[in-house]
Amino acid sequence: MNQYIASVLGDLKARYPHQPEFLQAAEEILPTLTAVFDRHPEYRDAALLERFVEPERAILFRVPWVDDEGHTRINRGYRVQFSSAIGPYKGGLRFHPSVTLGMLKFLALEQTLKNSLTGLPLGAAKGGADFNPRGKSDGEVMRFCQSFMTELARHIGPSMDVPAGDIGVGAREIGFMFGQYKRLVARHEGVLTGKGMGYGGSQARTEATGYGLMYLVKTMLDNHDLSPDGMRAVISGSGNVAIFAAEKAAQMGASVIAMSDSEGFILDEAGIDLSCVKTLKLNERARISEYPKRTGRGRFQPGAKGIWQLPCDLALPCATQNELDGGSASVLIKNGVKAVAEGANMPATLSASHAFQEAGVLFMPGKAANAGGVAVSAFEMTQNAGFTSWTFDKVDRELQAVMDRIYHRVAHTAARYGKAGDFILGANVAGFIKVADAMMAQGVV
Ligand code: NDP
Ligand code: 2IT
Repeated sequence: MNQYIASVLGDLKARYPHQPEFLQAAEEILPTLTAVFDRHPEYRDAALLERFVEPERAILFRVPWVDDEGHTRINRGYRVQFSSAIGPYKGGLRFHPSVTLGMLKFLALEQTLKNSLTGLPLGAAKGGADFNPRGKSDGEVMRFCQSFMTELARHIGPSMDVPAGDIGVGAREIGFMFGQYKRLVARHEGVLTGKGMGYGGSQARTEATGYGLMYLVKTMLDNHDLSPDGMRAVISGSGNVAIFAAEKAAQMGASVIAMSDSEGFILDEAGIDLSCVKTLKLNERARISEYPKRTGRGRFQPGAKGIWQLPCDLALPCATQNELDGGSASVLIKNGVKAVAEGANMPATLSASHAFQEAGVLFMPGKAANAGGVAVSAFEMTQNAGFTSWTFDKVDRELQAVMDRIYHRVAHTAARYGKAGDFILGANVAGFIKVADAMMAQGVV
């Protein structure tokens, strides 16, 4: 790490000691940019890195709503508009009790590089609230979403900032938020992505992140004389990303033997029955522990992290940040894992990702591996702006092309910087250079 990068990182640590996830993301990204700054002294002269690590804007607001018992509740809402260097702000909304400003800064920083890597004109943002949708009625979720959007609406717009879903925000929440936005501004416009098919959504947006993850994994495996066909796959989570990663992995011939939620995991050596998981998690909002009772197969074990003790060839963490630590990585390596790709954002800790790299396990970071979701969000924006809609096959083909390009861009950049196979460095550098050049061209803003 050169001195300039070390000093910017040191300043961040001193300034934001209460934002551990943001510091963790910065610590993963900044040291990998050393060769870039060595080659571009003009970046340093323009204080480019100091500007890059600060969000352009962060909005905090209260979200008051009334529960079914008539009690007034208050949550904290946020939108972190991190970078508009290469396009309008773009990124998801997360509703989860763990949401804080620091958490969203980490996600928005990752999103900045991810969106750049797609090759599409997308800036980056992230937002959400410390609201827990679990156990809330549809009416409570609707009132919360309406209150959240009443404030957020004044900060977003189709060519300014276009939110989407993330943890705890799916089709239901996007629908409620879109309805309230439309009521406030009296315009039917593409201000959110992940909308329902009947009112401006895109085919394949629901599947995009999980499918895209497997398209990239397949390309990565192909380039190393491996194939998903016949692999034993373990996929954490059972939400939007995990379910469609599992679906595509199975279509590619892998046997998905385990999935999880925050309470534990299911193991089914016959291959997970995905239609059951979809019914449980997407329709009924139930717990994954119900799976053995519903199918008469497999077993449930409490403790989400236990999933990494299972021997497998392919590990896809698709639940949440820091769910796969150094200890779990050692077990996976000992059990012979061949490839790990992050469907979630930063699910592997720094020590886990480095352990995989040192052991020669193919490791693809989330900002490359899970970029299919935001790429199809960009296609949804394109369709909305052109007042048209594409077929599922067209979106799926375009998604495959984007994921293929991302893999090659990441692998090529790593090799060009003398670190062939280091996809963390490849993704960070390739993503960063496009943003940095755009910032240089636009002056001190
Ligand atoms: P969902 O809300 O649909 O599903 C989240 C899943 O992760 C659930 O199974 C949930 O279990 C589990 N989970 C959530 N929080 C925790 C936790 N603290 N500990 C253990 N398990 C947890 O979210 P998504 O599938 O959309 O998102 C999953 C990940 O993928 C996130 O990191 C997100 O940022 C990332 N991502 C999402 C994209 C998208 O398009 N949706 C795009 C790119 C990345 P439970 O039901 O018990 O809470
Ligand atoms: O982390 C992510 O990339 C997302 N949650 C999707 C963002 C988007 O705008 O589709």
